[in-house]
Amino acid sequence: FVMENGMRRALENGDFLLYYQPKVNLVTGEITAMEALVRWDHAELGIIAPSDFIPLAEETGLIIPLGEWVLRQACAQNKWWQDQGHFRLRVAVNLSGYQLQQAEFLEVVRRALADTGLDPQYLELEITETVVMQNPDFTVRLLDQLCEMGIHISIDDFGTGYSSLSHLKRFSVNTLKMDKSFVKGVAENGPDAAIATAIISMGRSLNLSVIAEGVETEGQLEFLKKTECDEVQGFLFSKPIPPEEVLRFMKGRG
Ligand code: G
Ligand code: G
Ligand code: NA
Ligand code: MN
Repeated sequence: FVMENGMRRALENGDFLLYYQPKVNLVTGEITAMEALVRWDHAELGIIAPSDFIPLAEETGLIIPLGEWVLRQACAQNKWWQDQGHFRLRVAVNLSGYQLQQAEFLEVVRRALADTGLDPQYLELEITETVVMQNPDFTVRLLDQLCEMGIHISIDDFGTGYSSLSHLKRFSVNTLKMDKSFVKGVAENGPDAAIATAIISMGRSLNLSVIAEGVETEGQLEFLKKTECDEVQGFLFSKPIPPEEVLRFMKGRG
């Protein structure tokens, strides 16, 4: 209860911030997107990770205004980077299932794009496999509409839910984001390597790009190059960083 009021006040006071973690194309080495990851900058506790407040935000319904703030802030930040001539990349925003269920969700997305002036092709939405598969008929229609708007869609934490090829082919999505639990062991030639290989090959046959998250070692990177994974993300390239550091990170890459 105390935490709920704190979160409400934090939203009013502007105490949430977004960190960004790059996604890298494995062939060209180019940065393709920056994933926005929310943090709570708490006066006494310091920076609080999303796993410590997103579940409560979902229980209390605060995820709706918080999620809208994240979306608008990420779009505005990306538009600012573009207007300053820094770079043109997608900004990726994580969505909670509760946001998708909102009747006015599409309107919220349209408004965020219109108000910030960000071109829809530079917005990516990450939706977890579990959420996508909860109500496939509903999701098919929603993803079709987002896709028609020109937005990039990724299925997050892919491999941890229950996707069948028959469901997957109905969804208008661009990218499968392979869960970091499989990426962990890929260099060891055991079950993780087999699962990762299957996901990458499934992505290719469905004409979807595949990104591996949680890449931490050169060994994992080598495996992912060899199996022709399209993109990677992880501490090997960068941890999530505040927006000022994003500029330094991009300049440092030349
Ligand atoms: O940033 P970190 O690596 O600690 O993220 C932990 C979890 O919180 C991840 O599962 C991530 O998807 C989720 N998360 C981060 N930012 C957001 C957000 O803005 N909205 C939602 N719904 N989840 C987020
Ligand atoms: O659920 P989602 O995929 O959005 O989660 C992103 C989370 O993964 C964030 O908490 C982020 O900090 C974390 N993360 C990002 N890169 C790595 C990595 O290379 N290794 C590990 N262990 N976690 C990572
Ligand atoms: Na994500
Ligand atoms: Mn993920």
